[in-house]
Amino acid sequence: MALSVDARIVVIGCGISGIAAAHRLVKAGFHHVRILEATARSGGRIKTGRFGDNIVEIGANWIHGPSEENPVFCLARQYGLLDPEALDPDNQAMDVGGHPPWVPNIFSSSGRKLTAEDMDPAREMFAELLYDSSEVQSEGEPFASVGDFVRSEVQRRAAERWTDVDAATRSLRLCVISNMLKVECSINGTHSMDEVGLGAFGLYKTLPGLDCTFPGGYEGLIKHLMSELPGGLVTYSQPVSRVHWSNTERREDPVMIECDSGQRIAADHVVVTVPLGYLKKHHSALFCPPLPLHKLHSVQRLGFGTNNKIFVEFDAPWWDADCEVIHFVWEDEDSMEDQVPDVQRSWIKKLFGFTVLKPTERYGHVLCGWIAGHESEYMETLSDQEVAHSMAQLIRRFTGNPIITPRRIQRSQWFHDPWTCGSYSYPGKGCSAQDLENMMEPLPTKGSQSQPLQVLFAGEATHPCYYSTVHGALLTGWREADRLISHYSSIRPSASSKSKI
Ligand code: 6YU
Repeated sequence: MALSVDARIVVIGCGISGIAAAHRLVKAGFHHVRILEATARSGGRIKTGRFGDNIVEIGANWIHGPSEENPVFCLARQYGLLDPEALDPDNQAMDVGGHPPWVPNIFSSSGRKLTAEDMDPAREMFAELLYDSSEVQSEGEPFASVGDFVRSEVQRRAAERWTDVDAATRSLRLCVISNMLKVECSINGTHSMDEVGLGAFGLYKTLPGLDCTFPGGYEGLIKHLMSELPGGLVTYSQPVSRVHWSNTERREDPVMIECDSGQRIAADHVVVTVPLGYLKKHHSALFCPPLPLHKLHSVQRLGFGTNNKIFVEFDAPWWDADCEVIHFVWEDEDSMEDQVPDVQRSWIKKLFGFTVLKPTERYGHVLCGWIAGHESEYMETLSDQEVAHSMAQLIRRFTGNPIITPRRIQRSQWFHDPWTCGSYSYPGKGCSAQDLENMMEPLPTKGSQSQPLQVLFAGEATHPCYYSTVHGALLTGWREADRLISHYSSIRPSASSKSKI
């Protein structure tokens, strides 16, 4: 049903959530929708870059859980953006619980290649503990964080089960657990698993389907969606500095949006999709009046950390032909720490390893290194040469091959991106489902006498169970568009407001 409504709607941010909101509103018949985007491009954290002759994903990499319930998968299929393998029903039916069963190569800091037998007892125990972490329902008791829980339970279960192994084997298994914790830091986008709330860890839900990529780049999805929007709908390089709304009175122009450029834009509704990292840093400048306290506390309790990629190209592979992921296990880390004591000197120890870019015929010999946390934020401050040097030293040490030299490197720098301030959200200590409810709650809150739905909130950090993902972000854009559509559907036929933007 087309509504043909004159309400003035401004969307702040042209990432997938902002695009999805605008797309749905325009399709529903809203004539006066516009997007204000701080940068010169669409896509936000979906960003495809070039690396030599190849494309690489600087931001989002995979469709997590590519199956019928995943709207990103459905759109990508509709636009013809996927390889046949991803479309295979068997692929969609695989349920991997967020951890694809990749073929690993594992190296240790003394230059040894470890075997599956070295790794499996620790890996199996870790998988069991992650499952148990997601089953814990109540917050805070007896452990506040996933890190605390895992460390304590490994000690307890190891004492029970690993009775027949010598001290060296036991120590190596604990070092493997440290590596697994670093992997989780990257997956969760956090500095340490000690910062991820235990009670809320299970809020995240996975979808069936073996994670797949976009052979032509994730930005293909953005291009297709953008091509279906009216030209001129987005104003680029237009950062918003302040949103004036009212908690108390009805006004001719319910919302006034102030831009860095000095431009002021009156609107009936604004959909805010700025990343949580940006919101944490700038909420007090961004909202006038300020966010209500319960909402602000949720902004503060939810976590937003850094996960970066370092792409490295080699002349020849030093990993097996079937290898999909490489782990680097430090043999001095049996304390199960997932953070390094001296960031400047040993930041590289936080890099858990690499994923292998496949297929080789397309990419050549390219690896993607993963590094999370403050170590990752420090890495962003170094030069390409310094990062390449550290990578070469690291790889030479773990492979025992002193002449391996990266041909070139490229990395992401999400923490220092002023419009993102990190990578993605996670539930911090003390978080609950209520925090995500608070995140998505529009302003003014219920009971106010002023115009309803002045400020709406979308973006990955506002999804109750798919936060941190592209599909989560997309669904929140649709959710907020639907909120406005049903608002205007319920007050028709006098649904239009006065002026145009
Ligand atoms: C996914 C994946 N993926 C890797 C890396 C990153 C992310 N994600 P946007 O930021 O896009 O848009 C906001 C816009 O607002 C932006 O354009 C700004 O410029 C603009 N803006 C800001 N301030 C403004 C202002 N003042 N005025 C105007 N404009 C302003 N997701 O599905 N698959 O493989 C990865 C990955 C390195 C950085 C990812 C992945 C996350 C997504 O990229 C992200 O959620 C969405 O793109 C966000 O869209 P948006 O519209 O909300 O914001 C088991 C378990 C544990 C639980 N965790 C599971 C982890 C799963 C996540 N995995 C991620 C992994 C990778 C590798």
